[in-house]
Formats: sequence, C-alpha cells, structure tokens
Amino acid sequence: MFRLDGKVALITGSTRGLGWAMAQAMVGVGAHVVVNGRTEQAVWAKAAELSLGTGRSSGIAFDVADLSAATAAVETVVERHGAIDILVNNAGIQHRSPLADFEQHEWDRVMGVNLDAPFALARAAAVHMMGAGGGRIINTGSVMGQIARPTIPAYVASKSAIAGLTRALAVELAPHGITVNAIGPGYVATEMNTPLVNDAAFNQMVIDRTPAARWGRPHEIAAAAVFLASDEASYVNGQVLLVDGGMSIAL
Ligand code: GCO
Repeated sequence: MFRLDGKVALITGSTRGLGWAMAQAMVGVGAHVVVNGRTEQAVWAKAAELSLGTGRSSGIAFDVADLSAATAAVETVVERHGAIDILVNNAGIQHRSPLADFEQHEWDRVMGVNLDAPFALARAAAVHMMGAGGGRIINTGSVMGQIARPTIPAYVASKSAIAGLTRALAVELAPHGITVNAIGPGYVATEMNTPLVNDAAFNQMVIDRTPAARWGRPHEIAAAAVFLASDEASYVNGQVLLVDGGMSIAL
C-alpha cells in the first residue's frame, strides 16, 4: 500500500523544507521526483542527492511566480518523462508585517506564489492527467487556511483561497480520475519559520496552543502527501488534510 512506483511527480519548492521532505518520501516509495527550485545549482544538487541509489530524480529550475515559465515547465516534464502523474503545489512564501505597514507589492508577491502559481500549474498539469486517465494534484495549504493570527493577511488569504481552489478543481477533475486535495501543515520547524522557532515567546505559544505540545516535523507532512498521491486515496476529493498536532481543533 501507498506505493508510487512508476509515477512521475513534480514538486514545486522541493529543494528544502516541506517540499524536500515530500521529495525524499515519494522517491522512497518508488516515484520519480522532479525537484524544483529557483536556481539550477540548488535544483541539481538536491536532485543528485535524491538520485543516489535509486536514479529516480531529476530537476527543473523555474520561479513559480513566473507563470509562463511554470506552465512551460510542466510541458518540459511531460516531454522528458512521458507523463506528469503527480503535481505537488508546494512552493510558498510568507510575509509578516503589521497591517498599516503591509505593502501592496508584498501582498501581490505572496498571492502570486501561493495562489496564482498553483492555479496555473494545476491547469497545465490537468490537461495531461486527463489525457492519461487520471492523476493527483496536491496543494500545500496551511492551518492558516482555517484559523488566523495578526500580521500575515496575505498568507492567511492565500491559504484560505487554496482550500477553495482545491474544492473547485476537485469537482471539475474528479470525473477524469484526478483527485485534488490539500495538506494543511500546522507549525513546522522549517526555514520559513526559523524566526518564530527562535522567538522564545512564540515558540512557547505554539507549544501551548498545540495539543501535541510540539512543532511538527517535515516528514510528518510528507507522509500525508504520500497518502494523498497514492492509489489508496482515490476516493479522497477536495479535502484539506490538516497535519497540525491538533492546533486547529483546540480552544
Ligand atoms: C506564521 C507561520 C505560519 C505557519 C504556517 C504553516 O508566520 O504564523 O509562518 O503561517 O508556519 O501556517 O502552515
């Protein structure tokens, strides 16, 4: 169960953090993973590391915010590997600022990466998945698609919209054997959150507000991605699978 043998998976933002954990997990259960990041150097270094012993990894460098490059990259993946069976829209950014100081261009930048790119990539991948008779689209959402905190309006809005986009694509693509779901990580100790982990008061707040009383681990998010990508999740459609240690359901 939960094998991905023979599947081609494109994971955006997979040179580090949650994406890298997902890449390792999916290669570990048989997938060929196409690593993505913005720079050739990082992409090929991680692809080479991932290929060790399996040969089941390659790379493609593009900035997801460049929607034409992102769309073209999907075509390149299909040309190179014959298919795109799994798309993980994982690349995401954060911007934290009190509302009065929150610049419009920062809002636009977050929405571009976190929402516009997942839409464009899903649209491009779905065409090929429909032709192949099925596929998996997994969006990295967030617990912040369900709850919120001050100073991160663009991130909360983008992740809330990802939940809606996931449902919209799920209903349209399900008849084609394509499932579309999202993963909603809670507070995970990734590079994006280093400032929070290093802030003693914030760190304690996370521990106090999380029933599991700890930060999440990247491999715990990756396991959810493997499940949603697997044949065993063929009847899961339009869901946000929260992996948050219980934070979203606790007072
Ligand atoms: C923050 C954090 C959060 C979480 C994210 C996990 O600034 O509060 O970045 O947004 O890390 O929600 O999905």
